[in-house]
Amino acid sequence: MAGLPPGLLIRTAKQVWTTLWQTMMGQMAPSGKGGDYQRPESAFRHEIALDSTYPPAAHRYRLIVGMGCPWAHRTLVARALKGLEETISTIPVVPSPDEGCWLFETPFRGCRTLPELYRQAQPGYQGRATVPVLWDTQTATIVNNESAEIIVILNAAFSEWASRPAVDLYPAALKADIDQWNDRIYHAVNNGVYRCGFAQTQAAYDRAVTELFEALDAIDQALAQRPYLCGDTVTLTDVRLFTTLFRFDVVYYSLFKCNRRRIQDYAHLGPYLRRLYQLPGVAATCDIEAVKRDYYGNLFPLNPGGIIPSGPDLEYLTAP
Ligand SMILES: N[C@@H](CCC(=O)N[C@@H](CS)C(=O)NCC(=O)O)C(=O)O
Repeated sequence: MAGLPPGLLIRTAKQVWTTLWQTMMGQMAPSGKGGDYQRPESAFRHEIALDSTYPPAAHRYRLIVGMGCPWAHRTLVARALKGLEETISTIPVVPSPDEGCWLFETPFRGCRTLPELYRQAQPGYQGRATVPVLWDTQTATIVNNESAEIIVILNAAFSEWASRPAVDLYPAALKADIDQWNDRIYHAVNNGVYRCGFAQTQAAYDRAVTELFEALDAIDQALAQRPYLCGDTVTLTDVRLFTTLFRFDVVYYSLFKCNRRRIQDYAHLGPYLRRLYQLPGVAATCDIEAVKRDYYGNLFPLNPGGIIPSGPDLEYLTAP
């Protein structure tokens, strides 16, 4: 039996795959006109404050987290640095490769999936059901689902119960500096790696990858002068940068095509990553196997075969 002529087979396969790829990418990663990835805004933005609906309290709030997610990871690192592990417990979710959403390891409030819980918190909710979630057990709702805000809350609202209450990740004297770095790092690095990986045109990828490595070079230079980005102590900027750097050589370098350079090859960024990793409580928040499984195993349009690579060797993180 004669097969299809190879040229026709290749052209057909390419056309079918490209159409499917664009459809899936459009769902997974909404993009603008130029094919640039556009991250949707978070919907729940309450604070924790005295005399408010959500007052500070021990054992009242929960963090819903997926271990692969860099945004959820920020909240685990802030929680660890403050020593809030006892005060705020976590509820783990894992990604479902087939349903495209997070699943509870054990049903929570009768919900099997995170979207169900979002709809419990806000009937009719149509947006993305993302992690992290800061959940209030008392009113049974979502206080906040924006990691950038949750880490500010964790830094300030629970010091009374913290085992390291003196740690201040957002000191007033450094606020302007922290905010400035955060803006640049969010766009070029934290979201920048996603802009590379989720780019739907060559031009969008080229823009993102150039901005990413320009920012990494600038950060590397800044770190030649001081141990942490804003000086001698760890701040929220370092927390926000850490969770992206931790994933960089493992997934972003290869899966997201951020491969001009590895973090461990930078003169200052490499040791900086190691320094942060070795701070008390931080290593326990890092689950490299979950990171690999969640990215390579679940971002189907980027890795249709679902093969999870064996490397790289991360021993350098624990080196002195
Ligand atoms: N702005 C959010 C973004 C969080 C986010 O995008 N989380 C991803 C996991 S890495 C997620 O839960 N995605 C599920 C979805 O989009 O359906 C934050 O920083 O808290």
